[in-house]
Amino acid sequence: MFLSDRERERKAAILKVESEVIGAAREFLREEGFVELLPVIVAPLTDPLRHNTDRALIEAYGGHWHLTRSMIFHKQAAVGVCEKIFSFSPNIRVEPPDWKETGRHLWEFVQLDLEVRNGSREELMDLGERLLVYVLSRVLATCRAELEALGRELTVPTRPFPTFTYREAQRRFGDDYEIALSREARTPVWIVDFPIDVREFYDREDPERPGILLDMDLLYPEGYGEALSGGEREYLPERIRRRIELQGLDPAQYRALLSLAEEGLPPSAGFGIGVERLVRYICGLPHVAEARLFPRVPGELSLI
Ligand code: ASN
Repeated sequence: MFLSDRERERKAAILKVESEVIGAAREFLREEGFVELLPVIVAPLTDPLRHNTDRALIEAYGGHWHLTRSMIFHKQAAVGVCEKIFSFSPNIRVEPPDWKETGRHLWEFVQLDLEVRNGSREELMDLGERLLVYVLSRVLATCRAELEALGRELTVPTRPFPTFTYREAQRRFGDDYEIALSREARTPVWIVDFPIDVREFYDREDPERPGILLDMDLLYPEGYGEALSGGEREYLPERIRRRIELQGLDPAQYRALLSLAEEGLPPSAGFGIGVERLVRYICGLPHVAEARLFPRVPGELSLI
């Protein structure tokens, strides 16, 4: 940690903001009736994701365990016990080394991951907006000096945020719409209705519109890209099995999820919001690595 005085001051300001973000989000969710779960770090089953992320496995007790890529399946099971849950969940995703250039990727990061039994996408979008507005207002009130030192002018966006369907976003900005749309946006923007083939199998297909999912992403303005991702979930065993097969995955690998679903998974909806990306946006940082004291940047080695 060879930081100059200037670098140390900058890092301290960012970490103060991050601590405030974590505290405000926790306070907001507890006030909304959410129960905080301790995170799951190793599990026999984790999120398959849609992109090519190397698997991170450890061996213990004669079995293989994944390091968590997201707590999605644990969230679906957890809302069978508590109606509304959240966790500050560490995720390990061994991304390609050149992703270090995106400014948006760490291979170890924390997402604030939450889920609501019987929740709808619209309720979760409303919650996401209120959560973001609450956290930004709190940071503006308590971290004025830090934001000033970072040269960041931040305003609290007005709700409701504009919504685009995936098809509209794609038509206007092309397949790589995320950054182009985010650059043009002056407020956070929702993207909804992803087609079935571009998302994970656990996002629920709209029974009224086959091939369209009841899911959503939120993009930050100013080019900061994705803020959160989530949706309603598939919870019936035969539907989950069909979606697994549709993606060319092996249902045998998801035996645990399928037997949970056979026992009865409740309908639910939820989302995850990357903590470091939120801090990057709030502080106006060029790279998300600045939001960690010990960042894990794709392709880079670390001394500590
Ligand atoms: N947290 C996300 C969700 O709730 C899943 C993910 O991180 N891939 O949908």
